Amino acid sequence: MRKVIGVLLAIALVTGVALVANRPGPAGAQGGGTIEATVTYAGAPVVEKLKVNKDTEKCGTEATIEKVVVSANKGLANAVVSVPGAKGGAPKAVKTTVDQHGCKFVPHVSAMMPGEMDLKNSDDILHNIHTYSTANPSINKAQPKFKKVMAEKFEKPEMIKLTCDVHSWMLGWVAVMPNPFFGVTGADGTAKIENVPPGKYTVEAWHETLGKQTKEVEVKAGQATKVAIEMKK
Ligand SMILES: [Cu+2]
Repeated sequence: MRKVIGVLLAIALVTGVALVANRPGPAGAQGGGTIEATVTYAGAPVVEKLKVNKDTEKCGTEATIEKVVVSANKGLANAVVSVPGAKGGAPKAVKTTVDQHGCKFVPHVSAMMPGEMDLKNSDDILHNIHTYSTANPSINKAQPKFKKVMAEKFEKPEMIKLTCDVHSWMLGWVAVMPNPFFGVTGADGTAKIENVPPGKYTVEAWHETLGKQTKEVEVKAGQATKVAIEMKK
């Protein structure tokens, strides 16, 4: 009996050690590197304006649809930068949230790993989320003003287009990514991806109207690697 217990204890110990060893470590603990991406576009910004005659107290009288947002230094906002070939890493701790605010999707582009996200309605009016996708089922759901948050699930990696059937100009994107190594460029066109395991990768930048560009990069342990990606028309 004592022998059996001894064997069981040994198994438990080995299993325990294996579990701990397989768990992703805290930031930098396993010698990951950082990718500092700058996405640029040499072309002009594209902004569409539309007269609004519905829910104007919340939506205003003119809708601004920012198709291509470019800074003075040619930095391209709202581009999703990712490392499709990277393995491992822990899912992001913060749940992705998209708010419907001022009859706009805020942020215009967001990114998440497969799972659940929150769709907020802070407008106090009726919105109707309508998504366009191929790998994930389409969502077409009213969100009355009293329904402040709706949780929605996207299980498969792909770029999902968000629209609203009440306000035709509302447009947004949710990028569902296969791993946690992604970022969305800010107003200056930069995005930082941390804790990438060392190795050679193809970094991808995606933009809703400018498409996709890639760049080869080598990530080294404990170092920041800069990558510049230029989007073309
Ligand atoms: Cu709406």
